[in-house]
Amino acid sequence: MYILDDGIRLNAKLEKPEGVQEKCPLVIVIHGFTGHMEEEHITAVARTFRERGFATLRVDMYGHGHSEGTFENHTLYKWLTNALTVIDYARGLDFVTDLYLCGHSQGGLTVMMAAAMKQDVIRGLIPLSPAWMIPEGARQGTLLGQDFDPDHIPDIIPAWGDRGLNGNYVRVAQTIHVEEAIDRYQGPVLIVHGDEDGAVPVEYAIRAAERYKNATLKIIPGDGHCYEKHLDQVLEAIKEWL
Ligand code: FER
Repeated sequence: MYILDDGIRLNAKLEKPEGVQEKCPLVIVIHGFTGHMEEEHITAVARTFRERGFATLRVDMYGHGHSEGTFENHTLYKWLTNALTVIDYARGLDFVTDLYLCGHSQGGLTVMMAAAMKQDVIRGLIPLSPAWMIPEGARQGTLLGQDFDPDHIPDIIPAWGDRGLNGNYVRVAQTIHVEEAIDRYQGPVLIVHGDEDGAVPVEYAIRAAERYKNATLKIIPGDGHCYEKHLDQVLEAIKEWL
């Protein structure tokens, strides 16, 4: 199905836990940069939530998966307004009790920001390998393995593969201050991160967990950015925390 965000169709999949007839909590699950809702780690995480009695709402964000918008023109503001729209959609579902947010990497950063903005309606927050370094890298002039002048941002930045990313992505990212978002969200948080993540250093998860008022940190030894080695341990950590 599609959720309409200001004229842009966002591809979404709403799934209820098996055997649940009445009301239940719901988790919104968001993928990362260049990702989509059918990636193995995203579907596995969503399945785990459903096994624990939570409905899941997976969404392809602007310019990703089967949603509208182009990759080149996506920004964190667009992903954030997508997230706010999806939260409002979920709140309007009559079977939903509590609402949770889960996101991987850039999706993890997005849910950290969205949880702060909607702190009064988000019951719990699960950032997976959250990409907190994007705003810092944008301000310092180092992103996607490249260096640039943060005061003279190129019109197009080569991204992974042969893709290009509009320089406005960097301009937007420079304005985002994650510390303020962390301080504003007081609910329970689970952060999961592999300590051999080559895309997002695990130190950011440690910093975030220390700063949140009520966080649990699960570091997965020997695992990478998308839990290529120990996805089972990620799922176990989520089950335990729930
Ligand atoms: C980067 C490293 C990682 C970056 C983005 C990511 C835009 C995001 C990763 C993900 O969402 O999986 O330098 O720059």
